[in-house]
Amino acid sequence: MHSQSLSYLQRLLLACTTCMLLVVNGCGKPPTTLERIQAQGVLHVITRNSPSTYFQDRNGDTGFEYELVKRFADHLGVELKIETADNIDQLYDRLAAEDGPVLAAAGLVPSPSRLASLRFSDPYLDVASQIIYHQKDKRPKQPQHLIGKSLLALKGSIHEEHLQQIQKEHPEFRYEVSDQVETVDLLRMVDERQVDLTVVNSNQVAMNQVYFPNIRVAFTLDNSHQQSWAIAGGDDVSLLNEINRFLANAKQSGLLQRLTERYYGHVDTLGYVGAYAFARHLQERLPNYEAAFRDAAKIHSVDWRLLAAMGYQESHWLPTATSKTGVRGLMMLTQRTAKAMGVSDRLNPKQSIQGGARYIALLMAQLPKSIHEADRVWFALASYNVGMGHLEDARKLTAAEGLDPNKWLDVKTILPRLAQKQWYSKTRYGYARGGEPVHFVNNIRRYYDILTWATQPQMEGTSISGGSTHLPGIQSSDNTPVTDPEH
Ligand code: BLG
Repeated sequence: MHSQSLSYLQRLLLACTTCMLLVVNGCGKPPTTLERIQAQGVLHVITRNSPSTYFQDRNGDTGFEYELVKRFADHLGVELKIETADNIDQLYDRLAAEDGPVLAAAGLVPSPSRLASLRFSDPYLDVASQIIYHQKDKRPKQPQHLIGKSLLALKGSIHEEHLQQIQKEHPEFRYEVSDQVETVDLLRMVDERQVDLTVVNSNQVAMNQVYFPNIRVAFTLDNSHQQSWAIAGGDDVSLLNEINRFLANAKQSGLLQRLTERYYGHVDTLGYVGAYAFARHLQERLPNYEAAFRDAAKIHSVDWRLLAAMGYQESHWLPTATSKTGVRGLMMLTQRTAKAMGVSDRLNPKQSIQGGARYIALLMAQLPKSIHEADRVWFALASYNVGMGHLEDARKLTAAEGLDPNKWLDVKTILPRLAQKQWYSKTRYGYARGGEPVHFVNNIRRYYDILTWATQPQMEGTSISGGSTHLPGIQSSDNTPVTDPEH
């Protein structure tokens, strides 16, 4: 009896313990944020629509933040749901909402004022605040040179906190902030002289220098900050830990460097002079040929921005361009190719563009089927420049090296060998300046990326320039309501 009751007690204890364990492990305890995301199969992220965060390009959704966050969703094995905020305050409000997004990825910098209510991930990008001025003005070199000028910054940004600091040290300094503009608008306003100065992140300058010919960096504020993702505050660190694991991995695998190069490497590739020139030509020359590019693109089913990028690489959109070798016109057709494409006057820009479009479409169709879909355009461009015969030679050399002849990343490392006797002597078509198509494709990729942002649907008609300088929502640093940033 005694032993029986003991065993009864033991059974009871066991049952209770099991029950408690179940409660703790599963049924009773609320799931962590990470478990909830995984159970729902959705990662809900808030960001902003801008060239450095999220926008639509030729392949759909893109942008530095988008690409990074999409890979994080893939890493979790869930769908990505993107929401955009109109301004920074709204973004943080949504993050705090019950049914809101679980993560904000929008080039955010953990500012002291936000740290109380939010958690930030480990950093993924170092940036600094840079004061931007118009190239025709005298370059301000230090904070006291900003006194007496108009300066407009993004409301709620980390820059606003820096400006407050400058004002403490130089009480005569004035600035204004607005939540009705994006960084790209601020840069445009300086470019078009609607405002003397602005302050933005260094990565945004690097990205936008190719769109605004007149913007220049005055000086970098004595600070650097690190961009991170933000999640709502609280004790649950499950999501934060997973994010930090993912970011550490992205650093190690080279993913972060690749994204940084693709989005912020324009100036590194083109050089400052090249970037200023591109920005000028985008405004002054492209409008003369845009319709011709669009027409030809439609007829031959290619992206007009790809044709425009080719035209820029070939001639900087100059219809009378002539190379040392007698190749001529906006799309630089050889005499032979021009004839084959039905072009009678290579210097006629419309004809040149039509001929170039017909030729690239033909090359794309002629490429071997084995070439990976995403890479076909790069192979077609390479053969536009060096000819299909030489490209075939390079693909054979690539295969002989044990690399993949259907992958552009592999073939481009081998192409320059066509200029070295030890290699070209073994090929069918012999010597070629194999480095030229590699450079050619790299540049066109870069121009194509730049044009894609400049011509994306959200950008068309969003210019706040032209006539009125009235911008609602501008607040002055001395708290007087301001509607015109010039006054
Ligand atoms: C290309 C032709 C290809 C031709 C290759 O040369 O011209 N492309 C066009 O005409 C559009 O058709 O291939 S082939 O027909 O199979 O032989 C090879 O001959 C032009 C290239 C040459 C290059 N630009 C378009 O990219 C050029 O002008 N290079 C010399 C520059 S310079 O003289 O050093 O300034």
